[in-house]
Amino acid sequence: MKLLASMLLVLGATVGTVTPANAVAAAPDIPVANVQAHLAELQRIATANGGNRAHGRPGYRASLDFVKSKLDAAGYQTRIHQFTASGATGYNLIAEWPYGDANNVVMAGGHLDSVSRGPGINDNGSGSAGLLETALTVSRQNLRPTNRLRFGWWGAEELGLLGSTAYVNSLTAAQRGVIKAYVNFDMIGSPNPAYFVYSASGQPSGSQAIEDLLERGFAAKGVPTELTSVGGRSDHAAFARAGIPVGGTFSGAEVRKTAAQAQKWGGTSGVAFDRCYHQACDTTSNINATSLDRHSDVIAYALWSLIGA
Ligand code: DPN
Ligand code: CA
Ligand code: ZN
Repeated sequence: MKLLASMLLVLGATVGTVTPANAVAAAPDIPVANVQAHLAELQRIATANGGNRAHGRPGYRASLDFVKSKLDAAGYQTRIHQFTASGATGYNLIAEWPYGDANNVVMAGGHLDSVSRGPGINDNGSGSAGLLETALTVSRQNLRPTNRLRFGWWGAEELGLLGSTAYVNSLTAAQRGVIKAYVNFDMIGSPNPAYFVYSASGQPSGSQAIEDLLERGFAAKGVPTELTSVGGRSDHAAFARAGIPVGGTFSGAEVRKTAAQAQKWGGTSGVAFDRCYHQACDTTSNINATSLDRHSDVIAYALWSLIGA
């Protein structure tokens, strides 16, 4: 009750009027089988395009076209934001659910590009697929939220957060001003998974309200969490620099799981959360379905609350 009250206070000031108690009751269970089907499609795209989905390569554009066609069919207003990076054209996909207050926009996003060494199924097909299935669930439920929901699938993250940075730089001050929150999902299906929530104090513009909300999402599923300082390692950084409150979740990359973490979460201590991080073996075999499911459900939990579903 104290938590809910404090969240109302903070979010009430920043994200319009939200009613977390109702939203929590209504938060959907994202079907992990659908998220896995999206990952299978991203894997197929990589395999058909030289084994990757990297910036400037055909597998990237095919990935974007796949996600866009799903969103278009579901009633989203989609737009491709083009930029130039490393001598190649880059693309962000922006998708807005065209209901709710356009002056109170909640954004969720993750990068859609892979490194050139592999298909990037955990990094970051996983976040991309979890976001996609959450977006499709919004459409299936025909939500009419209080606030406006906008998704971003970013290009050229692996080259230095280039797509998300180009997007934020393309906005006017007024357009930046209506974005009240940005939540980021970069790697959510790690094979030896962690359940990390971005620490509000671990980066500029970190939001305590979003950190609390994401923690409650995991707690509602009985999953213990830890805070992690992601700093500027993913696409929330551009939003943070613009003063937009940010947060996110993360199932871990190259760092090894400790004994205490293995006790808490299962898995193998002394082994990286993702042994295939940035490698050719980051395929559909490199996904823990339980992690993918839990993090995807938490995406929905947080968004339903933030938009006042
Ligand atoms: N930014 C990620 C990558 O694409 O390599 C890794 C990462 C994600 C690191 C989230 C920290 C937090
Ligand atoms: Ca689920
Ligand atoms: Zn990544």
